[in-house]
Amino acid sequence: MLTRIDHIGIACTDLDATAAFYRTTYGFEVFHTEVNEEQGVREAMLRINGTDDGGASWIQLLQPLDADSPVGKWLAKNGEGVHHIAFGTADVEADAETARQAGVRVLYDTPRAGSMGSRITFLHPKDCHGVLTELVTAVPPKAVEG
Ligand code: CMX
Ligand code: CO
Repeated sequence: MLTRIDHIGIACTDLDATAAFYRTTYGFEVFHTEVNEEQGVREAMLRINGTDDGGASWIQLLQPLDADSPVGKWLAKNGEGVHHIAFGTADVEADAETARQAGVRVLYDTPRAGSMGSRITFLHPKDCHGVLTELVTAVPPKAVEG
């Protein structure tokens, strides 16, 4: 069951400058940064709020590692902006299967590694009314904070 908005993914050309904008304009601090080679991104997670199910909601800033990556291709075509939305679930495989049964293309046979130890998959934007949609099972924030 999808229980929350986990994050909104935003494509940018300069991660540090974009993070500075979010800090100066809204007061959102970078909680975590990492490079995900498989996804072709350098990313920064800005924690917005906790949620009733023990999860959290984030802004995910994404700078492509190369022009051929999904975010690199998308930026070349669209410029900076909202790249995807991500819904949180305790069981990404079950929700991916529900989407599959509904006739939506799920991009991965099994979930892959996402931010902060999460497990992720994507639904094809052409099957989702134009929205690239990610499903995420996160490590609970308390565990992340250690
Ligand atoms: N949102 C909406 N539509 C999108 C899109 C996006 N983010 N990315 C691509 N599309 C559309 C394109 O506009 C294009 O539409 P038209 O045919 O009408 O022009 C169509 O999908 C095909 O696009 P493409 O540029 O040829 O790109 P590909 O088919 O090679 O790849 C996709 C599209 C969704 C399969 C690829 O972006 C992908 O695998 N995404 C999942 C992985 C990802 O995005 N990783 C980065 C984020 C990592 C994270 O969140 O942690
Ligand atoms: Co994402």
